Amino acid sequence: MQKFSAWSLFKEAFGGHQGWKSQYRRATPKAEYDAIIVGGGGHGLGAAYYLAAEHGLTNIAVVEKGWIGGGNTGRNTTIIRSNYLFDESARLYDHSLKMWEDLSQVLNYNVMFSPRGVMMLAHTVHDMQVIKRHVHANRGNGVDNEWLSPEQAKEFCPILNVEQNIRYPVLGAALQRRGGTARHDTVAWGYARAADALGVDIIENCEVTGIRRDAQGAVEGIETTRGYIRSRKVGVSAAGHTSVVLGYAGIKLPLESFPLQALVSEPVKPIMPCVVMSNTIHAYMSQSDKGELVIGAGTDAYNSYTQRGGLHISAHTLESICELFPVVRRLKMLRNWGGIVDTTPDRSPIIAKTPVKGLYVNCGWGTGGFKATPGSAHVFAWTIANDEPHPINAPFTIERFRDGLLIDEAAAAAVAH
Ligand code: FAD
Ligand code: PYC
Repeated sequence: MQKFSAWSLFKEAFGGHQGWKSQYRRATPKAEYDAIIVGGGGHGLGAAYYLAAEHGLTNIAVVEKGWIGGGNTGRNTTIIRSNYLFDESARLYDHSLKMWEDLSQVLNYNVMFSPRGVMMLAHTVHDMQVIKRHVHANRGNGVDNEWLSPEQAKEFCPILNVEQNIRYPVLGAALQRRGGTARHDTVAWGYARAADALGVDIIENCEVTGIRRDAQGAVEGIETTRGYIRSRKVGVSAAGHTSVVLGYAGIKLPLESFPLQALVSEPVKPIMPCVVMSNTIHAYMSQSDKGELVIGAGTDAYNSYTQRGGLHISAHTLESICELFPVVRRLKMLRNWGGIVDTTPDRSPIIAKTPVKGLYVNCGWGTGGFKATPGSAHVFAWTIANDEPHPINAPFTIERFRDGLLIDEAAAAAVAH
């Protein structure tokens, strides 16, 4: 497990966020770009980086309505894994997991990827069947995953309560040892710095408010709060707000936006060596390198754009956490927050061309897109550069909802949302 004091390393290397900011190439947009990415999260900044680094497109910009990494990228609980059920998903998420493994070296920026293992608990006979099915499907796809007894689970995570007399006793677990965590915001900063060095303009406080199309219907530019910018290629990576942005081009997507929240405890010495997730009792926890216990709650049951969730949702999660990890009962909560995720009916993303020429979309990651950041950004850049999907994202179209070719990770998701 990597152990760093993130802030001290960051300050030493770059003089903090302000230090990085001073390297901005451009604070105001040019009149025209070869391509524009809407959304300065990990997916958007990553796509810009790969467009420049792998496809030679350097007259490009990322426009972000707030500050880079201020969306879900900087708000998520950073669980990274590739143990998805279906072949299409396994290819996509494992492509990403492999990219995480050397991302710090590629970007020359420590994203603090820590493959400490992700363990998923089974509490019922149904859970055991479903989770074992995942283990077999994953192994068939060359993705590591293994079944553990309760005793082996406890050996891997000593603070886990495996007493059999609790409400939902642990009956076993699946362990993906290559899974783990990273530091959320460094991913945005690392991609931003690397893209910036290749000439990409990163423009904050610039909200897209319209998409202009020519007489043939193709994209010709975007309206923003900082004026009109021409471009024949626009890639949208605006998690949580994709329907709004694509609505400007007259496209309706099967997406719903929900608040998803998380919280951290006060920092403590290392007590938790891995990530533990429980779908059934709906709780998951890991420990950050700063010592805080990182705990995620469920999505709110209603659509909203507020970046916070209902208190009763986190209260429910904390009851489950205290049952699974009695040792944390007396810890105090340090802070909580929320993000807005957009979700498709089959809980798989869309990474695709749209019916509008020159307009591309990367969305629908729901509660699970952080892990996909490098892989998604990589194939999205390919799609924009070549005006056709990379083989890995070819199945993740908009048309699958019309044609019934769903990649139905909904029931298969490892978390109960
Ligand atoms: P974002 O980082 O949200 O970036 C999109 C950007 O678009 C934002 O910065 C936004 O300001 C900008 N934008 C929106 N509208 C406009 C506009 N009109 N003009 C310009 N810019 C605009 N995933 C996992 O894999 N593992 C986890 O453990 C995990 N935990 C999560 C926990 C929480 C509490 C939340 C909220 C999410 C979690 N996720 C997790 C999901 C994950 O965070 C997201 O799927 C992922 O970060 C999406 O990245 P992104 O770059 O697409 O989006
Ligand atoms: O996709 O692993 C995940 C996840 C955990 C918490 C939110 N998403």
